[in-house]
Amino acid sequence: MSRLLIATNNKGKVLEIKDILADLGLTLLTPADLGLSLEVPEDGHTYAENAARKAAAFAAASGLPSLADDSGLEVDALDGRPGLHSNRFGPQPSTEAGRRRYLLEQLQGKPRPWTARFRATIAVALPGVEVRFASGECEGEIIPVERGTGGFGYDPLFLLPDLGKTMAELDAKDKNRLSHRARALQNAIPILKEILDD
Ligand code: ITT
Repeated sequence: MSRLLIATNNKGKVLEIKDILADLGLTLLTPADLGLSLEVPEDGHTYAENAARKAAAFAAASGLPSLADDSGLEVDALDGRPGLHSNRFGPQPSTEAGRRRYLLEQLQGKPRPWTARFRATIAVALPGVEVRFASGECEGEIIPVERGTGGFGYDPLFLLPDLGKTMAELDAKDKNRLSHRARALQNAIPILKEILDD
């Protein structure tokens, strides 16, 4: 069975990626499974650049096909911030809860609705082979009071208006069908099948 390394240090992403790719018949490994600890600098100018750096660094370190996700939240009233800097938004060092608080502080006084979207780019790298990409997005709205306990990161503040629920109020099954990451990974499945069957 083909092995694929999930090249992330984010436990929330690991759970989601494992669930979404569960039916592909791959052996999905994490850096922890390999005793691999890598912090890849995320100083690219696009999600794709950062995802490619992470996937390529983990592929080089492990010798395994590696899949990385670079993602972020873009809020229109903040001109697209935090965007690429979603995991280090506001004063550092920060926690997920601290970044959510900081986001709400930045939005104080701005007229609602606070429209926003999550974006994810997936990069798939094999040692010595050109990196391949797939992307997905999910439209929604930031709300002023947190709701729900599922997911991770900004999920308790991100409302899906059609469902009337935040990402953190969705079952994992539903988040993993509707999210930016779910959509990007669905788009990555043909790439994985092509690369891993060779
Ligand atoms: P890796 O680089 O190790 O994968 P990371 O958390 O640093 O982990 P990113 O650089 O891609 O990952 O940062 C993405 C940030 O965007 C993440 O830390 C969250 O703050 C936010 N984010 C991305 N996807 C999200 C989701 O599904 N729900 C809530 N917040 C999300």
